[in-house]
Amino acid sequence: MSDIAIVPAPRELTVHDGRWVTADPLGEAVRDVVGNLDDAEYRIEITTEGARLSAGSEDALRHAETTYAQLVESAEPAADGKVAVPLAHVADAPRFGWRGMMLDVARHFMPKEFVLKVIDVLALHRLNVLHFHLTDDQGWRVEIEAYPRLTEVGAWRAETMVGKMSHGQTEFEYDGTPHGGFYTKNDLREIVAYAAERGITVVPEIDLPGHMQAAITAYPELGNHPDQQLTVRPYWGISDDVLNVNDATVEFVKTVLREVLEIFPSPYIHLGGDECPSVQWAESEAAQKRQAELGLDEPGQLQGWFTAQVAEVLAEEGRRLVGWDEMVDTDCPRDAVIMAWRSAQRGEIAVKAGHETVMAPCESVYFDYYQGDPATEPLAIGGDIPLEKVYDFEVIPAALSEEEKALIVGTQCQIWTEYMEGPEQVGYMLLPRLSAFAERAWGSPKISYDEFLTRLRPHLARIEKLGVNYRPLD
Ligand code: TNX
Repeated sequence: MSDIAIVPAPRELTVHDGRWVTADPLGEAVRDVVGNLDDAEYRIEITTEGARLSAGSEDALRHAETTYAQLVESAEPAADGKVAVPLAHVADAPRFGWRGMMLDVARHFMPKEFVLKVIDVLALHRLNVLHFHLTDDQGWRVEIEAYPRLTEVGAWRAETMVGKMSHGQTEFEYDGTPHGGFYTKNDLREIVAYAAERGITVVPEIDLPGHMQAAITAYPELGNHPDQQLTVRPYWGISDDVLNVNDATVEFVKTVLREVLEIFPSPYIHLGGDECPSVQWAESEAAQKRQAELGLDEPGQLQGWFTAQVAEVLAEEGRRLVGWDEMVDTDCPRDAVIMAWRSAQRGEIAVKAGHETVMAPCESVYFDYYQGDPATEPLAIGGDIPLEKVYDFEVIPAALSEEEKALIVGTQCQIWTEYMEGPEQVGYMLLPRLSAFAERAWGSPKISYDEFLTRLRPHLARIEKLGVNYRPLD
């Protein structure tokens, strides 16, 4: 028998002596949703009589199926074309409710077919959130009927930066080729439905009030210099061109959000909030007037005000606001879920401020960072996050009290695509780091890294079968 290789490993797995001999292990297993297990919990019992999968909900039953299918791969051939499945007991439930991956389709557009494959990859790893970063300075990727120029203009850029951007320098190289693309509402509904069938929630992100250059290019009246025609930003970094804080812009964004909510049934909606410079608000007369009206000390505080205004649309529909950790600094609603990205410490600050928090720290789970020696790896944004470091990631900072720890609702890995042009590069950066991440998100028992690698090797064949690229093990 080949060894049992379930990734992420179940919380509890016991293998007994003996075999269940059957012609059809998948077809003959009994499946049940039962009342005596928690929603997220499932069990698998394989005896000489047969296999039984039981779970507290349909979602948990799906997880049972995924685990069971991986377990059955270790069956040995038996007489008469039958197979002999090892006897086993699995008792399992995830440690966290939010087990996510963020995919940035703004810096580089990814075809719908690939997004569906990413969802297959998430399902294989019993992850349950696809955070879909749909808008940024470099492209707007979601069709909005009320404002067609968002995609007619905002989804296309004339050229893209190639090579490395070094901070403070303006000498970029461009590839001269246009880039773009967007998802129609039907595409997005298909993605949402495909994910839902696999127990995965698609959380859309409309990043605001910064990272909005593509939208301002399409509708210059959204910006602080409406007389200037911008271009969809062809290079990376942080743009000073942010939304203005006029009433008309608040209404514009609310209309956009109403359409977004209509496409995405997710209880959580991400409104970004990261990296929003306030230099243009400091210079703008209209923004200064607004700041004075609101009695705010600094222009930067306008960000909190703006977000609260547009987030009314979420409250009307009973959705929860999610934001990057900068939101904690801008007086955001207490019930906002915070995604800690700048560091694990930002997560500590968020929970101490009373926020439910998703740990997504760049030092551990940014998969746009290098995973090997930059001299031999494809060009990446920087950083150093080899597979082993992901495997060793501690989701919950040790310094927190029990009460604070309970506010950490999950964890998420990030694929920012500045340096990834398409599916092949995304697969290479994502896998197998996502497999190691899934162990931490699920709460699999910690074993040595070498033992993990032994379990990971046969798992790579499953990824290959899905037709997704990955980085071979060293
Ligand atoms: C910071 S993470 C950003 C992104 C970049 C990323 C690159 C975050 C909320 N903002 O806009 O793509 O760094 O690693």
